[in-house]
Amino acid sequence: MTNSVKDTILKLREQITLHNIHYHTHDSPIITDAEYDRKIQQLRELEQQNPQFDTPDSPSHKVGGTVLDTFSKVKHEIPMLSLGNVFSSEELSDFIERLNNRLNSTTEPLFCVEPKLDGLAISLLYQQGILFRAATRGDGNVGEDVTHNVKTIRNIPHILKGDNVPDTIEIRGEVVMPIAAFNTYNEKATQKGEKNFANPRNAAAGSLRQLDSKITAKRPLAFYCYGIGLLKKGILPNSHYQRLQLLKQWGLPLTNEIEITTGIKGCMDYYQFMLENRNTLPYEIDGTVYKVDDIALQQQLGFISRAPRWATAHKFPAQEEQTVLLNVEFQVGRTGAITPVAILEPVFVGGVTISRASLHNQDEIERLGLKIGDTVVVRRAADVIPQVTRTLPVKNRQSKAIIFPVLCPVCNSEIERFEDEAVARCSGGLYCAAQRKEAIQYFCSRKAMNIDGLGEKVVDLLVDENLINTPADLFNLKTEQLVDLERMGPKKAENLIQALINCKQTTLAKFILSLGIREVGEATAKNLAEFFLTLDALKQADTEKLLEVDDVGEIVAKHVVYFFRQTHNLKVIDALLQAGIQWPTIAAKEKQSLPLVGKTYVLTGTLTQMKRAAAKEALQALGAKVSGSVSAKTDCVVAGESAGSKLSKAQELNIPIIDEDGLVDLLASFKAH
Ligand code: I6G
Repeated sequence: MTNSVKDTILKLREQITLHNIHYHTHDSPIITDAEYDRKIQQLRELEQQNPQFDTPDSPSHKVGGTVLDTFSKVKHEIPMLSLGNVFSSEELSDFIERLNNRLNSTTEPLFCVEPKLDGLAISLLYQQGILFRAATRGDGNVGEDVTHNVKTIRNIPHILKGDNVPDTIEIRGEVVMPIAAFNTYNEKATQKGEKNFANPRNAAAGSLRQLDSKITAKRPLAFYCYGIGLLKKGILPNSHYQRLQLLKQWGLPLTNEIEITTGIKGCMDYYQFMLENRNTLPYEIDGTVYKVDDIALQQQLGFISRAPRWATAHKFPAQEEQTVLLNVEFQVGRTGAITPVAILEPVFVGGVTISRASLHNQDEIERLGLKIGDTVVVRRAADVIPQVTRTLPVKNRQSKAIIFPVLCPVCNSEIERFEDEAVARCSGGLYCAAQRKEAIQYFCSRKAMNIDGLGEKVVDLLVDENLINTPADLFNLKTEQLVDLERMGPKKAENLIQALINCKQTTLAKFILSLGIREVGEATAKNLAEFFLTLDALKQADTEKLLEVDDVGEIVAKHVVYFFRQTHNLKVIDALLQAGIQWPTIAAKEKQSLPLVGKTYVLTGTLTQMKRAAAKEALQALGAKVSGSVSAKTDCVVAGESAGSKLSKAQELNIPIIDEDGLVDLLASFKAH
C-alpha cells in the first residue's frame, strides 16, 4: 500500500518536473493548465497525507520555472512566491476561517481584491526612480534578466514621477498580451502560414523571452502591477490598496478592477461579477485574488512554504481541457461554406460540457496537424465558440487521416474551393437544402426582387413547412396555403400574393443580382446587364468574355461561369422565367461614335503610372474591349514592366505592342480631341 503511494508520488514528481520544463522553459506546454493543476493538487494531497514521503525538493514546493541558460540570472533578494488557490466558495470560506482563527480578532479583515491576470510574473527594480533591472519570476529564487525586452513595453515607465519615490523599490506584476492584440497577431500569423500562439499567456511569455529585443518590441505587450517586493529608504502606506494607488501616482499601471471588500460575501460577489464580466476586459484573467489589506496583519500572518497566508487566488473554471478527437463532420452553412466540425469525447471546459468544436477550414486542420484519434486541447475563451487550439504529442497508432469531402454532404453537388480562398463551398447554390433559406431570402430582398412581406421569418417558415424549395416555387403559392401560417392571416396572405405578381416586372440587373451568384453585387450585376444585354448572352459567356466587363476580374468571372454551368441553377432560372418574370429590353449604349469601338486590347505586365483597373476603364470608355488573353483577334497589347508570356505570344502573332508610355500618349491623344 505505502509502496504504491510512494510510487505514485515519485511518478507525479517526475511528470510535473517534465511539464515545468515544457511550460516555463520552452513556453510550449504539452498538457493543459487544468491537467497540470490537478497533478500538483494530487501530489500535494498525497504528500500531506503521507508526510514521511514529503521532501523539500518536491516540485510541489516550487513556484514555477527553471532558468534558461541564454539569459543572465538574477537572484531575487526577496523570493517571488506564488499564490495558493481556492476553487470553490467552500474552499474560500475555509481560507477566510483559517485567517480569522490565526488573527484571533473579532472583526473581519478588509480584503483588497484584484483580477488575476493570465500572464507572466515579473519584477521591476527601480533605483533612484530609474528602471534598473527587470527579471522573470523563474523558480521564485532565481529569474532571468529580461531588462532589454521589458524596456520595450510601452506602459512601463523608465523613470518614476512624483515625490517620495523610494531610493530602491521593486515592483511586481504581470506582463500580458491584451486579447485584441493576441487575436490580431494570430490572424496575421495564419495569413503568413506561421504558427499561432495557443493563448495570450503563451504569447506574452514567448514574446518576453526573446533573445532579440527587436522582436519583443514588435509584440504589443502590457504590464500591470500587483505588489511590492524589495524596498530601501522609502515610506509606504499601511494598506495594500493605498500602496497600489501610490504606485499609480508614480506612473505605474494598475488594472481598473481593484477594490476593497470584506467577508466571504464580498469576495464571492466580486468573483461572480468578474466571472460574468471577464469578456469585457481587455486582458485575459483566470481568476480573482484576495489579499488581506492591512500590511501589519499580513506580517502577522506570514507565509507557508511557498505562498503568503494572507492572500489566495480564486480560480475560474478552466478554459482549456484536453480530450480526444473522435470524428470530423462537415457542415454546410447558409452560404454554402463547408465547415469541418470536431466531434470530441465530451469534456467539461469553462463551466460547460463540450462535444463539438469548429475546425474552421481545411488549412486549420493542416495547421493543427490533426488526425482522428488525436489528443487535442479544447479552449472555450470568453463568449467565443469552442476551438481546438492544438494537438498534444500523445502517441496513437490508430489515428486516421481526415479526408475533406469533394461532394456536398447535403445535396451531393461538387464542392469548390477557389485559389486564394480558405473556405470551400458547396456549388449547389439555389438547389442545396442547406443554402435554400439564405438563397430565397436574398432573392426576395429589397435590392434584388424587392418582394414586400417576404422577410427572413416568412421565408424560414415557408421552407420549414415544405411549401417552397427554390425561389421559383414562390410563384406557385396560393392564398389558401398562406393564411394559416403563423402571424399571417388573410389580409397579409393576399398582400403577399399581390407582391409576388408585382415583382415579376423587374430589370435584368436586378434579376442577375437576385440569383445570388458569389461576388456579384449590385454594381457588378448592373455592369453585366449593360454589357450582355440579354440573359442568354450572359449564360453563354466564357471567362475571357466576362473579363471584358467593367470591374469583372478573374474571380468574379470564374464564379459566374461556374454558376451557369450548374444544371440545377439553369432549371431554377427556367422556372422563374416560366412563372412570368420579365424585364424591358436594354438598348445597347450608343458606342459607335467612340474612337476604339471594335478594337480589343490586352494589358500585361506591371503598370507604374496608373493602376491596371484605371487603364482598363480608360480604354473601355473609348469603346475598346479589354481582354485577359492574347489571340489572333487582339488588336494591341500594352506591355508594362516584366511582361511575360502574353508579350511573347503577341510577338509570335505579330500583334502591335505598345509600352505604358505609348498607352499614356494614346489616351492623351483622344483627350485632346
Ligand atoms: O502571481 C500573482 C498574480 C497576481 C501574485 C499576486 C497577484 O495579485 C493580483 N499577488 C501576490 C502577492 C503573489 N503573486 C505572490
